[in-house]
Amino acid sequence: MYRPGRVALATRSLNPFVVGIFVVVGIVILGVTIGLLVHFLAFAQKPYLYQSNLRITNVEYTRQLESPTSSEYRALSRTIENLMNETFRASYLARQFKRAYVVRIRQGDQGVIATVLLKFHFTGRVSEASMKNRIEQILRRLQNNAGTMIINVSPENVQLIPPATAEDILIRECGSSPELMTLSFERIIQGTQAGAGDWPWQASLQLNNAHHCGAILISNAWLLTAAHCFRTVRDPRQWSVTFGYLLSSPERRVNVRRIIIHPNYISETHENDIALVELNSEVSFTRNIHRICLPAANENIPVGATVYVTGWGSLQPGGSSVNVLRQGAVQIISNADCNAPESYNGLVTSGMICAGRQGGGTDACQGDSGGPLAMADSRQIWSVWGIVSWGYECGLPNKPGVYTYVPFYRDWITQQTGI
Ligand code: 4AZ
Repeated sequence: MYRPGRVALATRSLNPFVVGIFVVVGIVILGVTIGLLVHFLAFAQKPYLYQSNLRITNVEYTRQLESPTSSEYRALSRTIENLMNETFRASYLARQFKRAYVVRIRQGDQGVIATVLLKFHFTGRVSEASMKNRIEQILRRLQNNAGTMIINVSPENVQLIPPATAEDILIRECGSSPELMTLSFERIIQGTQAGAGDWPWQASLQLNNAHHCGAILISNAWLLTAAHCFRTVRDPRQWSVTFGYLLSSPERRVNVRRIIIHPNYISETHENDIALVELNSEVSFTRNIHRICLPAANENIPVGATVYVTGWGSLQPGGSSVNVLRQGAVQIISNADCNAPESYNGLVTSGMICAGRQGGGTDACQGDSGGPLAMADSRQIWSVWGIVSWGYECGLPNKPGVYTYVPFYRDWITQQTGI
């Protein structure tokens, strides 16, 4: 039955309510829009990266400077970075300046040329031309306040570069970590599962397409691994190498051309447990696939240093490999402690190094063999100090992992590969 009175009443009583809702929604939308606009125009900080080449004419280029892990390279990089940090922090761009990072040192016509990345956070709209101008001005100031160094900055050398270009520059150098790619220096290694690109030098050495060992990328064509991985099969045609943190969907698979096992490898004592693998075709470096640095022959890792072991090995002796790459923090143990009667009782020789946790726990295990024991230096450049080799079971107290000590074999690596 039709009842007009009630409908009219309903319409009249609903109106203020609907209007109220519209007003409230309108105010909220307006507020959010204004808030977002203010945020993006005034407060959002966008990173800007500049590349600059500095000519330092009174520093002699030496052989030591060829290696980014040498103390000479580190010291010179630090001096340049500190100088640039001080200069920019004392300038009117102090608030916008984040950091200076030396990515490369090479030989110049006279002295050395350092390629430096400068990171700024600019708020709101900036004119690229005026920013470049201001940075050049400040760099000219650096020329006059360089202490004992004679620095030449060619203005045409200051260049705004996209983040992808900075990344390309960094992945060509050894040991660049994901935190370096953004010059953020912030990485929290937690849990035990790694993410994509966390350990870009980690490879899986596969026998007939099944994971068998870990391997460590040291150039576009060469990997380091353990000699004992080839105990049963030495024919390179049965081996391949995959890259990427998931075994189930690798980013690349490359066949093996050549396997070089250390001529003095002794399986009974695990001595000289080191091998080199040459790829059939070179891998191009990407954000997720690139090489780690090698320490020099005369370098030593301090006892107690925190190092990271990574691999797809099993979670207990006799278990199977895992699909997602895992990572663990362990500490360097002296060979004297590792050779104590309750530990390995003299089985650890000078070509080996031990790493583990007090009381056991985190450790390498079956299937991790041939993988890296890596450490970052104070500039966040990673080097490989050990190769997973042996141990009594996994994670037991007083039975740490034993690793092939890479500096001990540094000259052999150069002899075989030219690296
Ligand atoms: C293995 O069987 C193995 N806990 C590797 C490393 C360790 C133990 C066993 C160290 O390949």
